[in-house]
Amino acid sequence: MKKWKTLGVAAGLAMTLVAAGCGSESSSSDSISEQVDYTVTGIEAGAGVMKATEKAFDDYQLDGWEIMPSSSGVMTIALDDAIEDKKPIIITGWTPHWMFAKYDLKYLEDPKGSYGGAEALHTLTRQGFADDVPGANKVLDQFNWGVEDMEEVMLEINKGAEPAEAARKWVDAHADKVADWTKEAEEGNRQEVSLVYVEWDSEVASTNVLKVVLDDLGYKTEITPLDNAIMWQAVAQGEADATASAWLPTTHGDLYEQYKDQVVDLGASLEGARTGLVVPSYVDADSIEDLEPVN
Ligand code: PBE
Repeated sequence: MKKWKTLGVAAGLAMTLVAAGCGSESSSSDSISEQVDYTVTGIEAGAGVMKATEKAFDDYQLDGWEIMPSSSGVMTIALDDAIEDKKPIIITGWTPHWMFAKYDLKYLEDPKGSYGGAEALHTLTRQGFADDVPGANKVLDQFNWGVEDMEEVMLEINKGAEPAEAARKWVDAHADKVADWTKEAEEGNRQEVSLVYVEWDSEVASTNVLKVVLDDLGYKTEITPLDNAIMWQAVAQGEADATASAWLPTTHGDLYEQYKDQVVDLGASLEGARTGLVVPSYVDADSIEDLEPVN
């Protein structure tokens, strides 16, 4: 079976045909591990949660397991398909995310702590940014919101709104919060501010909201999606001004170690974030310890 595992929707069809042909289609008496073919459905290869999953395979001795890289978008399509057919699936998930509002899901417990504990989303700038554009720096420094705020923006986007539209709507509806972020911040005079991010649903939300707030204050904000490692490097090397996409202490801990002397950490913008393995609640497993190695 393994060799047939490829990426994409067509592969699902191919697998069904092959399975029918060789009579090895998984049955409900198989363990969850067998039913998902010892595979976690992942996201972008550069994401911290991918590395953490490999660590989990080691920590829990899940020999023979694989993580399938894809993209955040493809992962949620796979999740949607699985739920539609009530099939088991294990994904790399994180909070804040709209998927918890849309589907009935659960994190697999992680008693060995492969995914770390509570995470916070930090805002980082390049060195010198506070002197160069103090008003925008102040906004980035004061930027702070909750899981439910970010999820509100994410849900709008999931329902079909353009990210810029969803961000505008949230900003207009939460003027009090935005006023805290812009308090005593110098207005801009069309100075450019470059924000970099990764196209994870959570970071699409925060970055678009920051753009609206900074633009409203008179700055000219450019937002650029990059690969995770390149994003960190861009801020460290001063090619970009800032990012609100740093997940600490665990998820991006290695990147933080690498670049901490070259970036300015403005602290957390959101507390109570989390990453881990996520399954639909009908999946008969509660902990990563319930998974089995390939025998
Ligand atoms: N995430 C969302 C990222 C951080 C934000 C959990 C997919 C990651 O794993 O690197």
